[in-house]
Amino acid sequence: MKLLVVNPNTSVEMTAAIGLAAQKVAGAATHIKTVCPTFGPRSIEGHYDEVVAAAGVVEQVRAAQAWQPEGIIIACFGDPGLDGARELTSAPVLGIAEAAFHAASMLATGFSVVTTMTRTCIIAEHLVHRYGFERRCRGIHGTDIPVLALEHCSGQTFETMVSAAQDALLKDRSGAIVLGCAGMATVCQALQDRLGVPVIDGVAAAVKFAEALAALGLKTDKTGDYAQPLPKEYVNWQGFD
Ligand code: 5HY
Repeated sequence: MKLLVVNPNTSVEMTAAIGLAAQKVAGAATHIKTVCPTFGPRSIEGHYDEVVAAAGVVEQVRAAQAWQPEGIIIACFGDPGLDGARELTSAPVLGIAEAAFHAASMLATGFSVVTTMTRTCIIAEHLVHRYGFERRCRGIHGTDIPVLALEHCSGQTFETMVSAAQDALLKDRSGAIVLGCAGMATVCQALQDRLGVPVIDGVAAAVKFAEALAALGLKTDKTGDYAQPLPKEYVNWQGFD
């Protein structure tokens, strides 16, 4: 299958790391193309960044239409632009947060989220409610690690994540950790080795879920609110075509 992975931030290094993380778990028949927007924040750490990044996501989904991807992954934990992207294509579009929540819920009765800046916890909280995981997500914990610090994860940064995850598991009585940033994909296995519980990286989970949906021949519903956008005039904007 052809799988488009969109890193909604514009960090070249993080886009490459996300592509490697996706490639590492992809099946032999999966061809991955990893992209990021031509404009927008180098890291997404709040509501304003999310709004701009969402436009970048639909820019890249439009641009990839000719390639005809059979699956699309939005590789940012806020899942920015998810619904808009689903209107643009019948290919399944998966956000890494939604994918990670589903995976964690199959492995433990309760999971905790460990993310970057504390101010972004509310974004993860909104997604938990939006996707209906209130009874499975037992806590969302910020580390105040800046997203771009994950481009070159130091030992101290890693230990901060370990400590936050250990505290979360105890405080929440949860049995799994969901990583709250695509940039954490590179340390997922090391964290799992240290913590002794399942640690879910949404990038990897989304890749395998996308492959499963493609194998089942399942696509996005186009009869309702995910139908193609209505044609209309956009004033002072040439669009992304
Ligand atoms: C992400 N930001 O996965 C989110 C993480 C966050 O640039 N990539 C980003 O903290 O929201």
